[in-house]
Amino acid sequence: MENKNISIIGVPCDYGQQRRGVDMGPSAIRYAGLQERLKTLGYDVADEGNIQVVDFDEVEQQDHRLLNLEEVVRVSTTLAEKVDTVVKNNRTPLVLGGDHSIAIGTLAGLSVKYKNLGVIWFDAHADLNTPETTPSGNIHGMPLATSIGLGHERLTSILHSEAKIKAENIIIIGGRSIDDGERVLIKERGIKVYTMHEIDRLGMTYVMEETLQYFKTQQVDGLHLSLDLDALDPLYTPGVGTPVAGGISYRESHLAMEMIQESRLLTSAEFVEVNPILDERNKTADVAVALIGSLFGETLV
Ligand code: EXY
Ligand code: MN
Ligand code: MN
Ligand code: MN
Repeated sequence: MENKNISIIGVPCDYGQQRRGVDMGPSAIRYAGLQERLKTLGYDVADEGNIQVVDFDEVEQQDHRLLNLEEVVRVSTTLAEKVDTVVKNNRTPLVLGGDHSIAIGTLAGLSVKYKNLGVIWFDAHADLNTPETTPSGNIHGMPLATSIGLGHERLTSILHSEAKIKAENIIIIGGRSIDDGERVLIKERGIKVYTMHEIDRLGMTYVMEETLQYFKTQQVDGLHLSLDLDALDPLYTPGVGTPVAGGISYRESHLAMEMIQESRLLTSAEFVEVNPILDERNKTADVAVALIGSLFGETLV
């Protein structure tokens, strides 16, 4: 990592899905020793605290295809402004979720500076649903679609009305639970996906070599890693809201982090969906901090 200045931003948001507890993700990851780990690696680490997320009494939902829309808009807007400020201060944003709807805010904030941002979406899911295709109404299943400009206008126009990222600059790694509507979008927009099938057949080394080489060819002006802890097999990360069996192994995920670090392309990262209520002790947050260590240069020797 070129930029040795890291700013941690906590986003205790659970509005993008219905399982309570993921709003405690930032605390669980901090408790797992994040700041100490990064300082040991020689980084200047600033903990910017948490985005203010107003708890609200259960209100009558206006639209069952967009649950908690206004709350998600509020959190995403605040986060986008914070991420943009951190980037302007020449620091690396390290965002801690909270459910994956927060990526709407992270990517909006990054889009102020980065006009050709590469995105690695490390996830069991594609998160490419729109209000028209969603099977749940949960906005944590929509952040990638939203960020390429597809979805409710209140979400696609956070900070500005342009698309935040380009479909051709997305690579999804770990997919194994992809809805029909998402498959259509993947085909239509030519979005690159390495499902668990490709990872099994090609191996994580090949997948990451091809991924990082692609972004170099695309001449991206930055690389964002959006890591959903449910990308890993639930054996390693049980504390997530939407676990899917047959996931990425502990070592495969570390190898992916180590190869991203070696590429020197990374400019920001977020780690989401840690839900300590569903966890076995603090196992999933511990894995998140271990992966962050590998991502930021912790070597085995
Ligand atoms: N595709 C399903 C939906 O849209 O409801 C499940 C989404 C799970 C999203 C988690 C964050 O990755
Ligand atoms: Mn809450
Ligand atoms: Mn996700
Ligand atoms: Mn997921």
